[in-house]
Amino acid sequence: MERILVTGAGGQIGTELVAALRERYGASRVIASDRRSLADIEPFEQLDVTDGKAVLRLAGKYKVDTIIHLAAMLSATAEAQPLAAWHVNMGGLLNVLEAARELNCSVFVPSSIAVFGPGAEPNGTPQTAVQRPITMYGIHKTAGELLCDYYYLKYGVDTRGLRFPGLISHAAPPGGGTTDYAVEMYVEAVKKKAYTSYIAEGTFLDMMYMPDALNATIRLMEADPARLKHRNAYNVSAMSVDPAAIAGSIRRRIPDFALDYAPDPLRQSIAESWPNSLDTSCAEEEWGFRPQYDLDRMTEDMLDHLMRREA
Ligand code: AKB
Repeated sequence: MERILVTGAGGQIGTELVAALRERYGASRVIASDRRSLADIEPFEQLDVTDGKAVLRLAGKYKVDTIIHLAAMLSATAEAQPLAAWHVNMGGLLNVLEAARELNCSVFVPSSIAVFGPGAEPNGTPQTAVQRPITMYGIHKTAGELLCDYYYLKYGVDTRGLRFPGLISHAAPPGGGTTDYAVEMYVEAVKKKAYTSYIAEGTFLDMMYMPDALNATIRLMEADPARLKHRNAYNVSAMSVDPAAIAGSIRRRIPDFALDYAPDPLRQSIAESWPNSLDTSCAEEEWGFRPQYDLDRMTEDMLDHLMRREA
C-alpha cells in the first residue's frame, strides 16, 4: 500500500484506522475522506461516496493504489431507512469498485456477521455457509461480498474484506448498529454504574476490540495474495458474548455495576437473526489472524481509557 484513500474516515473504525495507517505508512500517504467536514486530520477531503465522479476524481487526484471503503449505514439505521441505506451502501461500494477498476487500486471493504441469516449454523458459523440474511444491511453486505468477488474475477481488482463482528472501542462511538449496546454498557458503567440493555439476556453475538480489528485489516491488506483462497470477506471475531457476560467482566472492576434489560424489538430481532459465534479458522490459516484481546483484557483496557476520560 503506497497511497491509501479512506472513505468514512470520521466513523467508528475510520477514526482509529486512519491514525494507525498514518503511523505505519506516514501521514501524507493516507488521505482521509468523509461526507462531513473533519478538522485536524490533513490530508482530508470531503467526499460523498454516492457521487461516482467525485470518488474517481479524488482517487485519481491523489494517485492512490488502495481504497479502504468504510462509509456505510449500519444495521439498525439501514432497517429504519432501507432506501437511503441501499443508495449509500450499494451505490457507494459500486462507485469505489468502479474507481478501483479504472485506476488499478486494491480495495478493502468491511463485511459483517450480518451476512448470515436464520438458515446458517448459528454456533461456529463456518466461512462458507448459507447466506440468506433477513435484514437490509445483511442483504447489502452479502451483495457487497458478491460484487467484490465479481470485480476480482472479472476485472482482476484486488478486493479483500473482513466480516466484522460488533467492534468495541473507547475512541469514537459507533452509530446505528445492533452491537452498539456493548460500547454503551462500558460508557454507562463508568458514568452511572448502571445500564439498561436493549439486547435481551442470553443473546450471544460475536465481538472484537478495535485494536484487533485494526491489526486484522492491516494484516489482511499486507497478506501475500497467493495465500488468499477467499476473496469474499473472512470471518473474524475474538469472543462470543451476551450482555450478562460483559456485565460480569465489568464487575471485576466496578462491583456494584447494575445491568437490566428493556429489549428493543427492532434491534433484538436483528440480533436474533445473526450467528451466536463464527468459525474464524480460514482467516487464521490463510493470513495469520490472531486477536490479542479476550473479554477481560478488553474490559480492563476500555475501563482504563474511559475512567481516565471521566476523571
Ligand atoms: C452493526 O451492529 O450493525 C455492526 C455490524 C455487526 O456489522 N456493528
